[in-house]
Amino acid sequence: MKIFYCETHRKHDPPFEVFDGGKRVPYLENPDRMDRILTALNKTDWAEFVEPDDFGLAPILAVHDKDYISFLASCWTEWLDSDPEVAISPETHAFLPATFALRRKPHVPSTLLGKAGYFMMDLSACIVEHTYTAALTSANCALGAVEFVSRSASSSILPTSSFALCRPPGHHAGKDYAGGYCFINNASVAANWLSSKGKVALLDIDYHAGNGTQDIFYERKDVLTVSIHGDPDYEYPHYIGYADETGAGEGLGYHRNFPLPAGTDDAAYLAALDESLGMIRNFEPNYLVLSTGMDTFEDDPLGKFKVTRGGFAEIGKRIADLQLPSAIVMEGGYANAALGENMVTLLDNFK
Ligand code: SP5
Ligand code: ZN
Repeated sequence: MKIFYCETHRKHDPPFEVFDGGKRVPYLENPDRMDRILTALNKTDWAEFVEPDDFGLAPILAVHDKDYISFLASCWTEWLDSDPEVAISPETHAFLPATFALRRKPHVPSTLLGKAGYFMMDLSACIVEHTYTAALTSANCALGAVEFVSRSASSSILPTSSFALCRPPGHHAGKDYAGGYCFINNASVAANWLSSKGKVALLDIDYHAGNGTQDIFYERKDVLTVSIHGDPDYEYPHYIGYADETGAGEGLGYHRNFPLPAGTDDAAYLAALDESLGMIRNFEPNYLVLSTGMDTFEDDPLGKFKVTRGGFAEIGKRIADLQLPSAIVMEGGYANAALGENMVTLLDNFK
């Protein structure tokens, strides 16, 4: 299996994030996650690593707002210029606003911190010097994966799959906002690129609702989006991902959320998965993009589900049974000690 991966992510390594109660904790979305996955992949006989090409900004700007991407590109330098002491201090070496745009009012402030609160949705998408470069490269990994899958679909009889080992992840990033460790919505940029080649289903199995992806495709019917996740009533991102959100306009009926209770085990998870796979089959897509978070795992520090390693084997098997050319895009998963083996267990069905 081709694995699109680049070392650039390492320089995006924020020192902390802010939990509930203002508690500062080490940034959970860290480079060690990739090391665990790389180690496990290197033990297989099917992992073939590929550095992605640079697709340029066009496929990213086809999904994200131009002003938002400019903000990402320049905010670290502006932050350093405006408050060098704070930006350099080890205690505060991460760019984060402390105010947020309440319900998206129309005025985008011209100032750095004003813009930050407008373009960021929470305190867990910390920006450091190389965040923008890492986010661009991560999107290129996803683009490389869909380009490969679409190319091989036209030349091979068997469905081909590829894995975009993306970091930072993407599914919480919307058209014009960052959040939840995400800056550019890799899976959405890739799915949008792929939608010019055929019908795309995007299934999101990260533990958290894929709010960014939902927002991006909400009014489109050419890309079906389905997300299985912790009920936002108790879980991040809280304000989106409810069962009654099913698309709008032309896209009505082309989005589906499966909010599940805390404690969801393999059996309950697989029941929701079967329903979502039925919906995907009815849509008759040409391609699948799979936003893959492993934070549904029983030991994940951010999750409240009880999915086991055996569960991941079965989840992978049932998704692979769709027999679709599939681009698997890495999202979350923070139980680092088990992350590599969990990921390989899922991928093993697609090799
Ligand atoms: C890609 C992805 O998985 N992003 C997840 C971002 C979640 N941020 C959660 C912030 C809320 C922290 N609550 C912590 C409870 C720990 N017991
Ligand atoms: Zn997640």
